[in-house]
Amino acid sequence: MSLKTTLLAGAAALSFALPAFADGIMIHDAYARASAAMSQSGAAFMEIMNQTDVDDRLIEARSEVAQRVELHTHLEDANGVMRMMEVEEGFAIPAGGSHALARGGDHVMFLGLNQPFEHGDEIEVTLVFEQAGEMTVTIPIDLERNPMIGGSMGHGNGHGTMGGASE
Ligand SMILES: [Cu+2]
Repeated sequence: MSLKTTLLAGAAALSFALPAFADGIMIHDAYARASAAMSQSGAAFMEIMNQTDVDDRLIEARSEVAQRVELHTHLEDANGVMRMMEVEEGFAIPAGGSHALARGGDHVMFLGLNQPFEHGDEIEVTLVFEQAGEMTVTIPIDLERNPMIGGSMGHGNGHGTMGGASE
């Protein structure tokens, strides 16, 4: 009885120690912005790719830059007005698929900014996935990004002239 308990406890500890699927999540094209100068809140957008064969879910986001960080979406209320709402269950990231956080849709919300979002700065955000665990990403603040991304894939402008500042 007590031997069995010990073995089970050992197995549980071992499985927690493994960094399961930590490499299977990729964040693409992330950026953050404040809705206006002097704004007390901001949001981050990105594409989350799940390269594993297990469905995953973004369940939490954390950052030092704000007093609260929430997972939000936009929903139309009874009066046809778009409102932001917290999504308690998080965002599903299907196995082998991706999920886009984008303007007017799902996003990571920063409430009560500890510092203003300055264009060109970077913030650190820890994303917590149900399967992949925690992942800290550095997200550039981009206040000039047009909300409507044109159809052209693969031609990234705006990168070129940061001589020496890359890392
Ligand atoms: Cu929001």
